[in-house]
Amino acid sequence: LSLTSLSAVAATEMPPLPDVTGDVVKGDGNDYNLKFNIGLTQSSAQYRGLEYFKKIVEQRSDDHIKVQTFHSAQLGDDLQSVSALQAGTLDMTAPSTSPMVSMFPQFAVFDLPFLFPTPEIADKVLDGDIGQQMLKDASTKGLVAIGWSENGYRQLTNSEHAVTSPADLDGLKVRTMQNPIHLDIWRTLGANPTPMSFAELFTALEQGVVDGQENPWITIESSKFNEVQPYATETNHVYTPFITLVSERTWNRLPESYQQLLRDAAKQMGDYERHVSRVMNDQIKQELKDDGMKITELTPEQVAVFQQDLAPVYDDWRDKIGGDLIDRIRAESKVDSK
Ligand code: KDG
Repeated sequence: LSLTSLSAVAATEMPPLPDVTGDVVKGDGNDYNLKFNIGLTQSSAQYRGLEYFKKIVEQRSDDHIKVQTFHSAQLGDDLQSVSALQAGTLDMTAPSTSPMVSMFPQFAVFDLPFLFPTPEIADKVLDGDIGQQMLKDASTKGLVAIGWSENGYRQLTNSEHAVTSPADLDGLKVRTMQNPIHLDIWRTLGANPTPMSFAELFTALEQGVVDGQENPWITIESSKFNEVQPYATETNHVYTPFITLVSERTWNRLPESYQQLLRDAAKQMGDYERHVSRVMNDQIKQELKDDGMKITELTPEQVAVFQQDLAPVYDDWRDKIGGDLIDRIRAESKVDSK
């Protein structure tokens, strides 16, 4: 996969999709149509990943599988999409793991603050035994989990003032994902968090129902949050994965060769999307700055204040999530820093 051309990525101009490698896969002679819906917009790295998935699957099935892509929650937000997969009315989606912890409690590990010091460590965890076992464990309840891509590191934005320390968060109304650890994080820091579906977020920010939100730079720009949020702080407080899901009903209709094709394509989408996400994040942060967003970059000492304040979140959640899982992820980080 040649990705060098990605250095030219900008929010408005995307490089051509990589070529598809691999032979044509023989199916069972039937044609299939897969509807794949996500919550982010057409200019997100995630949607770019979907376009690559479509290209791989269509080309390698010799057009016997058609992939119809939908963005901006056109067919529902994350939780609605997952229900639609279970009902068999939608074929594929790729939610953040965070709103899914009510179905799969172990996903909560990804919501722990500052757990992944680098994206490479996140890759090791997701692509290694831990992540692969999680895909197996999440292949139940009418769903088949076939891959990981990334939403990425989350940054705080708000309409009120620059935030350099938890003290600046006092009483600030921050929208969070529908996830108990995120609520705990912002409450612990002194903010006033409100959980809400992503699909409702822009309007809530615009109308001042909430003062702030947190998402990766790409989402801040591609969802135009910067138009209503003049301040941002590069907190990198949580790394959020996206999980690629297929409806079990759809899955069971496909011949095994096509099931394997979807798995392979999900893996390639994940690798490509993570790369696009990382390149775009850096460029978009710069673009937002150039456009006048007031971005606070924290010093290591300032980050440490947030980390110290958030230590109790680990105490609250360690037993519920499983201390062993947390320790295994931490061990991956240690191996890497040697
Ligand atoms: O549907 C959009 C999402 O996948 C969502 O999870 C994005 O990070 C997100 C958020 O803040 O809701």
